[in-house]
Amino acid sequence: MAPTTMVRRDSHYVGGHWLPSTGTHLLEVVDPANEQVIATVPDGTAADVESAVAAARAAFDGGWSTTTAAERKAHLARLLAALEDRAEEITSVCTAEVGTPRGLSSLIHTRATLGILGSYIELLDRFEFTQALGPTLVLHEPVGVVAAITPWNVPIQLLVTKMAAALAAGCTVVAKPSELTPLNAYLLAEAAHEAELPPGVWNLVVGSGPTVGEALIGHPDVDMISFTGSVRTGQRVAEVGSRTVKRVHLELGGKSALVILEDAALRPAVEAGIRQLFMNSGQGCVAWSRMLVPESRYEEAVAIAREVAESYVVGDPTVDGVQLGPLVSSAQRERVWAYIQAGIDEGARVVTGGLGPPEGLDTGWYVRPTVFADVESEMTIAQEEIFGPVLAMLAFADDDDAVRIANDSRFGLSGGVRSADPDRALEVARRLRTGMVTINDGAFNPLAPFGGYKQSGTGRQLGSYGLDEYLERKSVYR
Ligand code: TXE
Repeated sequence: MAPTTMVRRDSHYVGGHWLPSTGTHLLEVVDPANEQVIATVPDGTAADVESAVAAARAAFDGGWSTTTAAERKAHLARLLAALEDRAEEITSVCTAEVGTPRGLSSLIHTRATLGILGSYIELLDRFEFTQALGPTLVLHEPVGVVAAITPWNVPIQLLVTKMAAALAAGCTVVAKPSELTPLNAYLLAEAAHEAELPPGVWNLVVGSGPTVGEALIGHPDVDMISFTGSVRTGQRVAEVGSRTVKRVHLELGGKSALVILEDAALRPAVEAGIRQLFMNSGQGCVAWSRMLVPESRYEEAVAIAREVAESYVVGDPTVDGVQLGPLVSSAQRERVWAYIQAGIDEGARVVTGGLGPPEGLDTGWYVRPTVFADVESEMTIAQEEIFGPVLAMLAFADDDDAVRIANDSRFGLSGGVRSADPDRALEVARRLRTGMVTINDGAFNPLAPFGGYKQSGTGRQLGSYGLDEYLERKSVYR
């Protein structure tokens, strides 16, 4: 286990400076792998938010909103360089505060973040901020001051996704990271400072949802809220934001289904499904937490799933070869265990895993990789986002039945289809009411829109679709 050094942060990043918090209360950041306090950060106040919003407003009105795309590109390119210099540190910090195994941390927290920022730098070369409709000009102008509120599962990736798109558009930002994982945000602030982003263009206020979050979403000078998190908080954000008619972008949860059609190669399909779900210990909004298998191949698929789940190495995320780290917090583990209990109570069959920590892992918030069979669509574990390594396996009769079950959800974020016939897979993909679908081993594309249907949210992130969220359109009739 790596030695733990205590970090003490007492400031926010506001107007290009480190601004001491006006609050006296501190929040503890805990390493989920060993339950040790690794840092304290300020629990920001409404007064801190006031300063940050004022700085963002001044930067917006003071010139950032009218910079050229080339100027904004140069700023983002310097930010990318400053983050690249911190790549190792980002990986280590995210492993320490999220609990993601190192190799995966490097991929999803560091590389993916740098890739997304890079994609916005390139986009600024070709995005048309002025379009002609006959004699009329359509100007795409920045929305204004953005509150970016982010969760703990892929924290720096989401902070940078919102920051890159907002800044590329000409908006200014006040970011509020999750209080569970704020340390990566400080690295981002240090990089922004080193990159000499103009003062006030991007600000950071650290603190809890009920104080800093509430102050931001109700602030009259915030023009837009971009939120990623739970449905419950998303509803609150939309409700409070509506009082001053803010633009609200929401990326919420999911209960996505991998549909394995009966002509698919079964083992690679089940393996790919579990790999995707277990990534980051199941704490991913796009996780395929339901696996839909044809009745004729159900028991065979269950046997493969058990074998694959039991092969996972659970443990200290800093140790080479570990595939599944702890969950982010004790509360998150309690939530996951409550869902496992609900699965048992409602009559699903525990194929492997279940309640209690994995053997030998009594310290740290570990859970056992769990597979449930005989799951019916109305059960809690088939309906609620569990956000842990818990798979629900459901049987279907034919393609129509598979589509019906997959769509039997209040969510609509992602999904997958496996088939030997790409046309058949596409046909099913078209019928899924979700924002994203992966056919077989289709690669993720950071330029394609990312977001959900139904209660998975509103709007889209990434690429030009993500940029568009931060733009107003002005028609100039000539
Ligand atoms: O999320 P919250 P939590 C889901 C997942 C998880 C559950 C609970 O199922 O188990 O949500 O996670 C801020 N005004 N997802 O409780 O509370 C908060 O400080 C303004 C899915 O951690 O939604 C944090 O910065 N802001 C999701 C952010 O909201 C408020 C990722 C998210 O926290 C606030 C995370 C308020 N009143 C959880 N209250 C995904 N889509 O990937 C809290 N916040």
